[in-house]
Amino acid sequence: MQVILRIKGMTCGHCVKAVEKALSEVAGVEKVHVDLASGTATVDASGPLDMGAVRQRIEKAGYELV
Ligand SMILES: [Cu+2]
Repeated sequence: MQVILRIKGMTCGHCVKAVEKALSEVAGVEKVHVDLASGTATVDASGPLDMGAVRQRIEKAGYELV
């Protein structure tokens, strides 16, 4: 399944890499694409995403799940 997340606080390519890394560590996540311009992350996962875990990873990396 594919989920599109809105993420606040990303300002540069480093942020994109940090968010991609954070999201790729969530269980079941197979592919992550972060778009800086729109502030979104497209996540492909093998099953339903644990949104609590997603939020935790993003916040730990220093960003905010909108
Ligand atoms: Cu940055």
